[in-house]
Amino acid sequence: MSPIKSGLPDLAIFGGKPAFDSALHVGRPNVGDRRALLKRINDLLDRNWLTNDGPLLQEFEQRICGLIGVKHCIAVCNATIGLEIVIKALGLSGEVIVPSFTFVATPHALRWHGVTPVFCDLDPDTHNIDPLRVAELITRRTSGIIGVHVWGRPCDVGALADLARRQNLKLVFDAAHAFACSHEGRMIGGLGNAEIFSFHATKFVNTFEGGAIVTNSDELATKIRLMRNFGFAGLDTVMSLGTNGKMSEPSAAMGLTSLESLERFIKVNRRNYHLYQQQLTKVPGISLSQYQEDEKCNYQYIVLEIDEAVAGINRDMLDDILWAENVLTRRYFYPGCHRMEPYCSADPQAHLRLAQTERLAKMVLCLPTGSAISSAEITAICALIEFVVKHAEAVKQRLSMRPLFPHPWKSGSSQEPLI
Ligand code: T4K
Repeated sequence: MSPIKSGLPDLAIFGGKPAFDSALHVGRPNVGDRRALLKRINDLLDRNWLTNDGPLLQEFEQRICGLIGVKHCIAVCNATIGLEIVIKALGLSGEVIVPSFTFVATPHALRWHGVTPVFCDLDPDTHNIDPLRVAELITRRTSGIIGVHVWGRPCDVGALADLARRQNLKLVFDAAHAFACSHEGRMIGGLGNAEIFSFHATKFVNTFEGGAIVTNSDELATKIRLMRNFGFAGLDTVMSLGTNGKMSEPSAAMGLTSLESLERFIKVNRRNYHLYQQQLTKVPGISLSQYQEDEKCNYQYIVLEIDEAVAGINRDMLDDILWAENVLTRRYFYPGCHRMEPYCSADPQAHLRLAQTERLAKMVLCLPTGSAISSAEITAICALIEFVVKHAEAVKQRLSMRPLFPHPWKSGSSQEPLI
């Protein structure tokens, strides 16, 4: 690591040596106690039971129910399939209102099942769907609302639940980011008709690939369990349409091992967040999205908003500069799902009613956190950002005289280099 920059030529984007020798990723997986994981994997191999409602899967589901205080947990092979199963099980049809500022899995799960996602604008303070805007989008074709707890910060659950009740709509929460977070003292997981967590490798608790559907409804849970396993209710009896959404035993082994380190992962994320907070408050035009610390938070995303008018440079410039230094920042959720296919072709005017989404998608940059990054590396990243903002005028001028940063992996012209 050689983070100190004394002049513009030291910046890697202008030919200097990158601050970091190897890449710092957003979403580097947390791995718990490797020995405990390998023991579980050895045991499952000895048992010769690899998937299909195995003992590790059952233990994982029970652990989640206990942790969240929810009646039913149905673990699945990923959160996208989890969303799809809930969409089918609740019979969502016609139109469903969703944020555009989310990972594309949220609208894709609907569209995959022939339901039209209707994109709703967000509240700029929380980055979550704005209930006032949701109300304006309800039509006779609307069958439900899917709120997303973006960055693990809860939606305005009360207002959405109220709206759903009054309009007789189903309410689902995509809680992919919100495992182990709370809302008004209650753990996320028991809200709405159902909530879906992601345990993808990049989430702070992971099962390699995986997710879980949680609900307090007995009836819905029974339906979902059937649908997860092709609709089978016995060896030869199929009760409903279904898919293969099962989580395998190695994934459950990773999940149980991750849960054993849950508190440690949160502690590390919290420490990282406070370190970024302390060091970035002094940088004008760069604001770190805040977590509500009187609630339970998992702190798994470090989210900056870059205000060009104050910082002197914009988000994309900072993104390019940091990538050149080997800090692989992410522009989640640029450009907004409404600007992605098939949605932009289906509704090319959607941006006109999504002013806050459009604005935010151009300002947000996510930074690396988790157990794979050290305090020294965080301090070095903050020093880099401070340096760039301090010299914003000159940096901007020099950037305008050179071609765009041609990072092969970023432009999609090459696969990620194996590290
Ligand atoms: N709803 C919401 C709101 C979501 O955010 C997501 C997923 C879903 C639903 C669907 O959940 P799943 O079906 O995935 O369970 C990543 C994740 O793949 C995705 O799970 C996540 N959200 C999204 C926010 O981030 P990408 O396309 O950015 O992934 P990728 O491959 O570029 O990886 C991100 C970074 O992590 C890279 O810098 C590389 C690093 N990485 C990745 C993997 C897989 C590693 O260092 N090691 C690894 O093993 O989507």
